Amino acid sequence: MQTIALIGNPNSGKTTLFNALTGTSAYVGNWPGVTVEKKEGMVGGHTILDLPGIYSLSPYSPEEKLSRRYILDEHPDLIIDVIDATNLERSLYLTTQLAELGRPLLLVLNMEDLLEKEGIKIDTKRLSQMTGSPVVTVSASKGTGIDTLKQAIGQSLEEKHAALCPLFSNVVERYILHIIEDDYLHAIPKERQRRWAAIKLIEEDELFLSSMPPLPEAFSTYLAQVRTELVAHYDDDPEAIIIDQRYKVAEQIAKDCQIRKQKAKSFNFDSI
Ligand code: GDP
Ligand code: K
Ligand code: MG
Repeated sequence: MQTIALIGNPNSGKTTLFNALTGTSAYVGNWPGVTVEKKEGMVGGHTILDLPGIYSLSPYSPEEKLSRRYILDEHPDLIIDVIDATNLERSLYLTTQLAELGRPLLLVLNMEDLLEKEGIKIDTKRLSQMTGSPVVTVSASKGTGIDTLKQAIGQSLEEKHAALCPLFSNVVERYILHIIEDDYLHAIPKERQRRWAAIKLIEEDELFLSSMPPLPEAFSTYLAQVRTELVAHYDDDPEAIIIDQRYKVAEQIAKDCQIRKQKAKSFNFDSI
């Protein structure tokens, strides 16, 4: 039996999809220490969890922190990213961060029923190529695509291949490589999680730092130097640089994969 985590932006349809996948096997408990509902159920003989909605892995609220901690510490065998397909670009901001974790990832484009009405077409093959993750289109509320999704879940759990990691600019990537080489990060066993950790160190992510042993002084000095050099290069603070580059990746993937039909508009002579 393996574990699957449903994650995604608030209102992307996670709970509706969870219900469609688990039927009567679902039960509701509580996460330890917080008053957040924990929904767990079964799909294809595996445990599946409905996590609180998040926009980013740099969380603010206790619910968001819970989702991040679960994804990072409990190592689910498969992460299912539930995407409101009518909001692709915004959703991909989280997707690219999930891809950084080096875990198997499956993208579910939900709200299929609304796409035609809104004049949106998504090239799922292209999206799958660009993210290195399987993509399944469903409507959780109408119940379409659920059987295909169940098959895709089974396949992902068998294949266990990691999502493609989006790359930052060459300048940022060079620092990431240097940071990964430090002994401090060798305490983290998995290579891809080291990469994620290096990015968190550049961002000076407090949640991450508080979960790690104290930084050795020389390493801490080196990180401060990296941050100073990044500020000098981009004229922006390191956290903002990372956020900006992530948004640009999300924007580019959405642009590449999404075709929006132009609404019919009468001709206006003055606009020539
Ligand atoms: P969550 O916050 O991610 O758990 O999202 P919910 O499952 O609570 O769904 C948010 C809203 O979207 C609810 O009103 C759902 O009925 C609606 N919804 C979920 N899936 C679909 C879908 O496939 N199509 C449409 N049109 N609405 C959906
Ligand atoms: K909701
Ligand atoms: Mg929900």
